[in-house]
Amino acid sequence: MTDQPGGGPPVDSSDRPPETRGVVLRDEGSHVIVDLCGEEVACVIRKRLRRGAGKRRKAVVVGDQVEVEYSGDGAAIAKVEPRRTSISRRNPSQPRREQILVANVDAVLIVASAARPAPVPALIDRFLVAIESRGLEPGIVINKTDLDPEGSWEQWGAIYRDLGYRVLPVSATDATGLEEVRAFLANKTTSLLGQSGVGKSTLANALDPTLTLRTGGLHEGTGKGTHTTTTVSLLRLPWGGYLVDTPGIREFGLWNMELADVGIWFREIAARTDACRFNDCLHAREPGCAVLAALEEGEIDRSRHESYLRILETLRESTPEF
Ligand SMILES: Nc1nc2c(ncn2[C@@H]2O[C@H](COP(=O)(O)OP(=O)(O)O)[C@@H](O)[C@H]2O)c(=O)[nH]1
Ligand SMILES: [Mg+2]
Ligand SMILES: [Zn+2]
Repeated sequence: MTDQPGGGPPVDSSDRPPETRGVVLRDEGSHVIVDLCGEEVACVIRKRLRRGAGKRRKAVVVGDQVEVEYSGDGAAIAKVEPRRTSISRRNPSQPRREQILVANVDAVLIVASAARPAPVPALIDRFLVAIESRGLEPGIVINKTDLDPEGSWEQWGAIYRDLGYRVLPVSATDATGLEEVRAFLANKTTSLLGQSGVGKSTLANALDPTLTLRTGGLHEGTGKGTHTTTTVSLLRLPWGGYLVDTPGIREFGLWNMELADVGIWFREIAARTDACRFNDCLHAREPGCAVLAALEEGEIDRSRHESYLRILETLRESTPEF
């Protein structure tokens, strides 16, 4: 919020007109909070925008680039720029519909932890497919390296590094490796994505100490994280760019992907499909498959191929959510 009562335009004694283009940081129900050049302004959404979007869709979502108009009763969103990208989930109250969680994300940083909870490569692989198939830039943070003094994360981290992914080992609590993460985040909008309890909120707080996101403990019994982040919000980073803290993992399923397209998003599979005997090879058990041959030679990691087969299976069962 601004320090203006009623969230009106900042009173400016100079001739400078108030800033009118901004980015939606949060949705607070009756209004949204817009970042206008570093100032947080509460804006209502004009009726004609709401009507234009229809009953079932939101006219304005977090991450939208908007134009703001000022009138006697405060600030209002007058226009929403077309969305470059969006991350959506199935609408929990209308499962056949898509619900956009956040717009205009450029990159997604997968957060895994070296331990507690143990990394789940199959989950990382599904995230990578979802990220790359949407044209977003992927990165992988390995957090809690302080809990893995033997450095066993290096083994599985190397699989991704060798495929050309940015792998960033950090400890959010010991504040190690953070500079590399800050460099990744600079001047773009990045969403954090990962299982509950891996340390996404702790990492965000460590990156920018002015943030005070709530973090959760681990359940004593299960060792799994507790859900403490429940809404999506955009956080303005002091060195340029925005960070999105997402509620959990379930919002990022694969929508409507064709079986034949899955291999495109596994870099080591895509690189070999031209050499397969059959054009429509799914690299499962087909004769003359170059991917299976590479697997036999140890050139492709087994766990990656298993992840690939599992995605095919899930798509066959046509449950688009993971
Ligand atoms: N040892 C260690 N614990 C961490 C680290 N980062 C986060 N944690 C702990 O992991 C738990 C879950 O963190 P949280 O940020 O809420 O995870 P989120 O669900 O991904 O947002 C908290 O108890 C954190 O203190 C780290 O780098 N090292
Ligand atoms: Mg969190
Ligand atoms: Zn093949």
